[in-house]
Amino acid sequence: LPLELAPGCLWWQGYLDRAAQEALVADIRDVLRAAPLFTPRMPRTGKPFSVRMSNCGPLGWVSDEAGYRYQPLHPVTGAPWPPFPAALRRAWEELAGTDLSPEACLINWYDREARMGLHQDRDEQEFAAPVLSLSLGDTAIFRIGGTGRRDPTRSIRLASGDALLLSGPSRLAFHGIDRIVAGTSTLLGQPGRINLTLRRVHPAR
Ligand code: MD5
Ligand code: FE
Repeated sequence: LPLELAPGCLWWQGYLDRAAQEALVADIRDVLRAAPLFTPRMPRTGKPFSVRMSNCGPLGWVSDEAGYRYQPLHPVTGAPWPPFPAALRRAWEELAGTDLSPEACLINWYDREARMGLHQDRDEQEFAAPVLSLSLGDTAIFRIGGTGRRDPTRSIRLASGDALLLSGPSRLAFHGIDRIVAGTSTLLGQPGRINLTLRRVHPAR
């Protein structure tokens, strides 16, 4: 039974048990062998992100000097993104509460120094569908506010196995990762965190 942190923002602590987390990490390692982590860059300035990324599913989110966008090919290898692991489709079916299927899963890799500044997720053409996040590895200090950049924020600790659903009024909330708490999980065998966000990009066809 999830906690509702804000209207439409649902948090399942320990959604994935240890065995399910280990199986999902193995799936993601397979994905990353086919679609290696890349370093996204800020639009215009080209400043590198501290978070490294990859994707699976038909579309992937990328960022470089030309801007933020979804595309079907890896920006470095030019290969199509690997398919969704079955466990990701199952989590979406169980938690997302929509008939729309996911089109992209962004894989974020945080080393112990990595952060993600406060932002909104607005690169999708369909905001009616939720975003579903799964956390693996070290705990993250996650901050969420309202739909205005200056709205008050609160922070929670997202731990390995937690699921977070951003739907309805929370879908366009400002959010970010203040920092990772290294040494809080043994799942990955090294300090760091993986976050998976499943997304619908296009309206129903
Ligand atoms: C993460 N990822 O933990 C964070 C937060 C991203 C991103 O923000 O864009 O990849 S995952 C939780 C999340 C995802 C999308 C929207 C919202 C939260 N939200 O509107 O609060 O790597
Ligand atoms: Fe985001």
